[in-house]
Amino acid sequence: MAQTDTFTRWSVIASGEGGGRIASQFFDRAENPGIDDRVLVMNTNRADLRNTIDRMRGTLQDERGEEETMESHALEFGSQQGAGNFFPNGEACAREDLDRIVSRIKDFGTSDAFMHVATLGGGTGNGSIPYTIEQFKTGLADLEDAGATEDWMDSVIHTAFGVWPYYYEQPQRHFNAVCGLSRLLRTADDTQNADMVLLASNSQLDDEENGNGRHYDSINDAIITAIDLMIGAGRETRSVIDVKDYVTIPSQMDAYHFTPAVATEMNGQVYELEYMLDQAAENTYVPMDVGTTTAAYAIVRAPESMIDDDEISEPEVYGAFRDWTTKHDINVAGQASLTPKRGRGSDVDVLLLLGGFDLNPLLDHSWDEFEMLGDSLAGTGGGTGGELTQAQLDRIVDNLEAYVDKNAE
Ligand SMILES: Nc1nc2c(ncn2[C@@H]2O[C@H](COP(=O)(O)OP(=O)(O)OP(=O)(O)O)[C@@H](O)[C@H]2O)c(=O)[nH]1
Ligand SMILES: [Mg+2]
Repeated sequence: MAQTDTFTRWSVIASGEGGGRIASQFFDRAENPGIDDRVLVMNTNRADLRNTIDRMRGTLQDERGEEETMESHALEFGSQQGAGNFFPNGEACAREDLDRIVSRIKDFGTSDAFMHVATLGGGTGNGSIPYTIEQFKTGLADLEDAGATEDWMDSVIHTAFGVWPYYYEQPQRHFNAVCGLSRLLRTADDTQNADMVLLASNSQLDDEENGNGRHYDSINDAIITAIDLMIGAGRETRSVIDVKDYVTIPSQMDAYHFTPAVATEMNGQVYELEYMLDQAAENTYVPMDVGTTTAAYAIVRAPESMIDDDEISEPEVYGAFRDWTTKHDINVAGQASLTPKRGRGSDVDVLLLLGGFDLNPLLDHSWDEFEMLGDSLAGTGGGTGGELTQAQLDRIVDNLEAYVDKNAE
């Protein structure tokens, strides 16, 4: 990654139905700098997986057969058809097939960073993704003994994107989401799991809150836009801001959860940069108080011609970011960067990655449902292989509460 002439190579690893739908939108795009076609969608359920693949093939206008696309971008894992919306089942399925998951990721070749994608309300993605991240980060010991790993895997940066259920959804979704957030953030023994956890909330991104397919499309599009801006910054900035920058200090501060805040297609000849940062900050992907942010990164993407003509410059972007943080009274760790996009015109896009904020405004939508269900689900088997003991559940809750409390101070 440090080499001068190589850009960060990302792979996208999605699990579960919603995660798969989000990842498949990468194929709606003409190109995905940084990702190319390193996208793997996994599911425990073959029918769901086929639907996702059909979507991809439709937009890919893929000349290859369905089987071939399945082989290069899809993986069915676990011996159960589905996880019954109970996350321990999703985890059990991933454990069963960890070797196949790793081997498929290995087929993409070397990666510097993974973007793991899952909805947190479900059982499959939410059960499996935190588990696979933990396995990668703890060295895949069993697989290593079997000679099934490669050296580059030790230094991969693991970012995760988790999607919060609509607030009106059934309690079990919220139970899964609270547990999923905890498990993305912390391992069972309370060490850091993912290097960076990005969050978006369906209700926050969908004003009409009806959760039909079309609304998912616009939510998923917002998520892809944020990921694209984040990855693009590591690719073409003049002063490179990259995934290492996003993860290092927040991890040291134990404040590595983020939400994107995005505003796109603003007229850069009309608006001041600070105004554009404010516009982005009004569009955070989860409910939050911007003033509680402790780490922030600003990525401003402008047409190449504007940069060449000096209509927008890096010092201006730095200055505006500094003024913006001062105005909001947030004394944050952070960085700003200016990224070119092809073409002319004056459309400017802004991504703020806001981290370390107080998570309570999000969790307040879910704690009651979580508590209503929690203890009744512990101690039960999932029926399809997964289990959750009371002790495991207690640890999951304690880990999350400790992390949240620290960041709410
Ligand atoms: N943003 C977004 N959310 C989705 C999408 N599909 C489902 N969801 C949300 O995800 C949750 C359900 O998770 P799924 O992704 O269907 O579950 P899964 O990972 O397949 O796990 P199972 O429960 O085993 O089916 C609900 O909270 C939905 O609102 C999607 O395409 N986009
Ligand atoms: Mg499913």
